[in-house]
Amino acid sequence: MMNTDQQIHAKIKKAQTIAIAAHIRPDGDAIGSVYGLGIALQEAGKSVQYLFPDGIATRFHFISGAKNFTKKLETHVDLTITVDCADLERCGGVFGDRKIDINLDHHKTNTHFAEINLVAPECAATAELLTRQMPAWGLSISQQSATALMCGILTDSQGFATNNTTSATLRYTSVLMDAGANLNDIYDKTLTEKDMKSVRLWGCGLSKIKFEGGVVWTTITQADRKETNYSGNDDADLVNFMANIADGYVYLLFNEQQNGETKISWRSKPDIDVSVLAEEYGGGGHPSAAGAEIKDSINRVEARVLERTKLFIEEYFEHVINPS
Ligand SMILES: [Mn+2]
Repeated sequence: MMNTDQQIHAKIKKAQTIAIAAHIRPDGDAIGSVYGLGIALQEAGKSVQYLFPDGIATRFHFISGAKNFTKKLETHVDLTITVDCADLERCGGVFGDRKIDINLDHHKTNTHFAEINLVAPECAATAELLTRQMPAWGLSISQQSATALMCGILTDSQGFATNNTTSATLRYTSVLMDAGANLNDIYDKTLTEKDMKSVRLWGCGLSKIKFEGGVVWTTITQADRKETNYSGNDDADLVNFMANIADGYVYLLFNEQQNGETKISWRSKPDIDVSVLAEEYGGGGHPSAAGAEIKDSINRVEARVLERTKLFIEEYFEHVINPS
């Protein structure tokens, strides 16, 4: 009986063509993990297809090959891999009917949808999991692969600031530094620098911010995107900035999508597990950072989810005062 690492190693060894995808509206960990793994596979002689249905924001173009992707699977491949993807729906249908062979992730809500599933909630980023495991799969980490992986660790840990950052996160980051990744440069590019369009989108969101019942929340609408010329479907990381606000316990961002659906992002103070809330709405994520998507207008979703979140905070504090 082979263990998971041996199974993954065998699958990779046998495959010549491999497709890798992450989740829709890809963040730095999704993109960094796809390319960190994909570059190492290419360097091992494999042919790799990179799948991004929503494209890749320009701030990630410093990653080698980040302009080289397709929106869905275009040809037959021997092996399919998802990274940083908690459930199959989050892949955005890039694989069509093709089954998923390997699922590599760190979300505790992962639904184990593939033939081989390696889910490590103890990792601050999927890129941390990859840095830890890739040697066991016969893959070495070059400077270009390390640069992509460091992007994943830095963005998901918000610069080693999230409460799931561990000493192991720092150890694997030092492995990436030793492989040639430039910590300072990647930190600047992914966490510090903001382009004007992103800052203007933040301005729209921040001008509407509200605080009530322990919740800090705001909205980003299609009109905001149009006004600021912001092209992504994401929130330009605004919700992560909101999580720095000292007032409040839970932070909520409602993001109106082009298809009329509403994407919800939760952030929370440590010990308040908002992934439970996200799951109620068919989403998932981490205890302090979770999301869901609802097929309804932003105004209705805002009213409904806000009420539920306030109640959730009330229940949380009742439980803290009167543990049953
Ligand atoms: Mn992640």
